[in-house]
Amino acid sequence: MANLKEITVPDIGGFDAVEVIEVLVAPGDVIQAEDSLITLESDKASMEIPAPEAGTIKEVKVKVGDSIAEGGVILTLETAAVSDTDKPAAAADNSTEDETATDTASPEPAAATQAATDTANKQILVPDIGDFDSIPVIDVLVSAGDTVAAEDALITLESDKASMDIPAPEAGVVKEVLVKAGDTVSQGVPILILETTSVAATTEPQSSATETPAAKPASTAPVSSTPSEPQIHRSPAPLTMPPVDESKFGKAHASPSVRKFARELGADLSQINGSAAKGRITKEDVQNYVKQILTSGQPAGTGGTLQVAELPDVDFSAFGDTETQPLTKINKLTGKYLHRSWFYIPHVTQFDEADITDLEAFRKQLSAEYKEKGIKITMIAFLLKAVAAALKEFPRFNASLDKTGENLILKSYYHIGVAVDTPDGLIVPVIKDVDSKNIVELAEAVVDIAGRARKKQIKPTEMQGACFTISSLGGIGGTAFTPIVNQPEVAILGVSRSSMKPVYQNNEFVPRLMLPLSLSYDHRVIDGVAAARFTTYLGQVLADVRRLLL
Ligand code: CAO
Repeated sequence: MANLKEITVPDIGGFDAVEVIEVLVAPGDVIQAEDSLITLESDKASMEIPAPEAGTIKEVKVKVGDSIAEGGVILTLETAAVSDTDKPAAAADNSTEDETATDTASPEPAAATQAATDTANKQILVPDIGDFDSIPVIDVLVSAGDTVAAEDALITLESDKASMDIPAPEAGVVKEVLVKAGDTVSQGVPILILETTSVAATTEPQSSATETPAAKPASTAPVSSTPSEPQIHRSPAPLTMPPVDESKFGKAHASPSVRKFARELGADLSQINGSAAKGRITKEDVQNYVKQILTSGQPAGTGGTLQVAELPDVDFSAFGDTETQPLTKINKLTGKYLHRSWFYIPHVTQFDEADITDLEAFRKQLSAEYKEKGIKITMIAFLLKAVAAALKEFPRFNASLDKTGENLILKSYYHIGVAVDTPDGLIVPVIKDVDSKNIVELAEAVVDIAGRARKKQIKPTEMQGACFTISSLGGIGGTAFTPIVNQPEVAILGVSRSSMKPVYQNNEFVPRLMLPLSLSYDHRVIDGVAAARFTTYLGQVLADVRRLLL
């Protein structure tokens, strides 16, 4: 007899809902253990979920676009039974068919009953709310018995970054509210039970069960429904509006509908004086504020307002043949984060060169020794070690600004991100506790993370917690570049390709192997002198790695 097993999402590292971007198998497929089943993509990484064992796919329970968390069922797999080896194959097959027949036959009567019903109780869940988790409910805007229209706000959530109303995905009558103010919720948490009315029942006379066989949800058994996109208000304000201070917006005294209105207009509630009792901001206050901004006629470049001309929409096909290629999700996310860092951080890049002539000789010797063990030792292992030493020497580089921008958080751990080029775009897995790993361990760690990153096997938790990033283009080429600081870090080291150069030493030019270093830093935290000292120190360590022992 065969076994039917539910295959669930394994530990994906602290993320409670991740989007399915690819389904790699279909019912009937025969798979081996470790074959990839689906691809998940969070805001930080994509990863493939492998089959825990071999078997035949019976049913796939997820589709592209679904969100799924650890423990969520991906599919049912028919695996060979342990105790069945001496039964004839046909008998085993028959028994499977019987089981399947029973399984698939049972829902039919229920569907018929459902078809006769013109209302359905739907469980309304918290939809995809971006990279937020466990957000407090600050307002419950409906109660049992209320009639709501599609898009009516149901509850208001407020994180430290934004407030958002969760709208009804469709019209109906609230049967039961499942959350209260003060609860914390994440994507997928049930908010309430909504009794909805089917379209057929509202637009046509009542049909008989046989005329409307489409399975409507049973009125008693709630089915899950995800509301339409929440009004999460992180879209940039219109170009003519000053940027919204998210940390203060949430604290402004205003009702959810006024917040929503302000968000739609890109108005920063924290800049508006409320005219109602206790300084509460009204819709009119928001309108007046927006009017004032729009009519102030502030000329470009005089401060405050971002007066930037809109980007032109160019029809490139007017100049020749073109092809439109969508960006990958990683491209889009990386672009968003890089743009944000580039926008908020005043960047300066310090260029330097390290004499790695001796180090390269040592690396080659070490590489040859470890080749048999299959370990490839490249320059980046030494760079990681040298950077960890430099971070210890210059603790300001191993720090982040807090949210207020007024305090520096100094870290006593040395986790370093390594930018990895993958077919889907740039991702930055993190090597933890670099200071306590030796060169061989670091070389292995780089090969491991780069390999897994390219196979989409990096867990989201492996992308978190970096203090500093190294971006090495040394394997490719170039003499220098200006990497963008990976916020909330305060500096990033770009490394280009080493080359032989004539260096003037003891009254003569000698050929030395020079490694170009490009250190970009956040000028709010690090000044130019500190940056020059940092790269000088790195250069000294790389020129003579015995210094790492000091
Ligand atoms: N100078 C000269 N040669 C170098 C070098 C340097 N600075 N760094 C590496 N090399 C050599 C290596 O020794 C290796 O030589 P062999 O093929 O002869 O063994 C070759 O270049 C290829 O190295 P590699 O890139 O495979 O390995 P690595 O350990 O140096 O780098 C990793 C690993 C993951 C950093 C790299 O593969 C990568 O993905 N780099 C891209 C980073 C990136 O995209 N940055 C983005 C910049 S901002 O958008």
